Amino acid sequence: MGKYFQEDIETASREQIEQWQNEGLVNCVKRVYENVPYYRAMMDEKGVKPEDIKSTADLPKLPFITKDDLREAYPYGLLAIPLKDCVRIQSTSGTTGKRVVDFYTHKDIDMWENGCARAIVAAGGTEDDVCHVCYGYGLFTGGPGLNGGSHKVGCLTLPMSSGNTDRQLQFMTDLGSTILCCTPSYAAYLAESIVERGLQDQIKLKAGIFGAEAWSEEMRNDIQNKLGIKAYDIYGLTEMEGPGVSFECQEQNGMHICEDYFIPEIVDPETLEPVPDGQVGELVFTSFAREAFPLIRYRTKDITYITREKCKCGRTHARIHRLMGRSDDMLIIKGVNVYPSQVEEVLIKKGMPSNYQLVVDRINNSDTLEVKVEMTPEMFSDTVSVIEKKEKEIVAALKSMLGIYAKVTLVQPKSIARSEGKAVRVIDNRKI
Ligand code: DLL
Repeated sequence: MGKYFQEDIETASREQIEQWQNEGLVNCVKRVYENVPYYRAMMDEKGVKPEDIKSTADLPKLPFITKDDLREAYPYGLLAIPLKDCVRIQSTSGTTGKRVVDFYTHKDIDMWENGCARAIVAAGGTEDDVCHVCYGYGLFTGGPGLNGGSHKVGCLTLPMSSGNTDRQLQFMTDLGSTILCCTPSYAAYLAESIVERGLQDQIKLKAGIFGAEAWSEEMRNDIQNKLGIKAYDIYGLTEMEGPGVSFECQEQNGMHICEDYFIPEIVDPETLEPVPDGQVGELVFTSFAREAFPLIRYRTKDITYITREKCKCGRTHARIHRLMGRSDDMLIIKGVNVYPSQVEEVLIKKGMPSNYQLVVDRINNSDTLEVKVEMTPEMFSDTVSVIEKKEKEIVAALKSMLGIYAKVTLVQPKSIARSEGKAVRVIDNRKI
């Protein structure tokens, strides 16, 4: 598999992996109990002491941590080391109120980039490749993560960032990009543009590493056929480091988790009890190896199942199945995390009533968001230009809150269907 394959780690025996995880967990729990008052309080409340944790079998004794905790402890409350030892932050695509900030030491960045390098190697990458990274750069983890991984593998790295399709295609053809890293929806869009412009013969792509949002097997086939490549799934989340927590290999049959850094669990999202391998539930991670921002039993809200069977590729690290949804109401639109409550906040600030609906679609492989809001009876008698002005105002406010464009349509009072139970806030027409 080439000189960058971390064979001793990625094909280690299950006993060896368990030993890393057991030792790592014991150290990590001790470390956070001593250094993070927030964790100590959580553990004290549950009546669990570091010495009660001897192996991963003791994980259920420990409390879960959630995004709400991260927000409460924002920004420094969960740091496990002095701030002077941190060298980087990254952040989620959310907004002020919803942002999650992750901290890294040099070693944390090294581990993160290892995960991304493993993903590139698993997709067939070597130092002969030209790795075209068009995930966003900046606070979002996609660009920096794959960029670092690509350097480790020794690929020629094109730090393209997102957008500007003309420029993407020019570099792709002129420099002969062989590996494409971006969201699956952008890959599908690029694929269409390539077909439309008849550039297929000038493209040298052989593989794509696509993640940050849900995609289907149909979408994979479509991208693979249009671009003549193999398309691999990659998963990760800012709270754990970013992309590279898990990734697909040549088998394209589940994503290997970097188990030398993360302990995965699958729990029932209602009872929070662990479920057996193969059973669908919520993915929970303990990032025991991280120095600056280790999290214990972090509830990702992502739904999937796990298998620990050895993969045909030779890797022994457990695999998660392609993600099947979320156990909360977070939507991922154009790779950006969007909560209906953020939209509501904007509408309320703009003096709109709280009858609204988000309609999400995927048109030509690109996500669209429309926000329908009921007018007040007073507004209903306003002129068209007044209504259009209001719509534009809300579009601008949503853009600044979410970072993406949402079409806003003011509709007649009482025209959004009422339901008896919870309001139907989201209509997601994407077939994922
Ligand atoms: O999306 C990190 C990333 C960047 C992953 C580039 C892969 C490639 P966040 O913005 O924090 O981080 O969003 C994390 O995105 O909890 C999932 O719900 C979703 N997600 C990430 N990868 C996948 C995937 C990055 N392959 C949230 N399939 C996660 C489905 C994914 N959903």
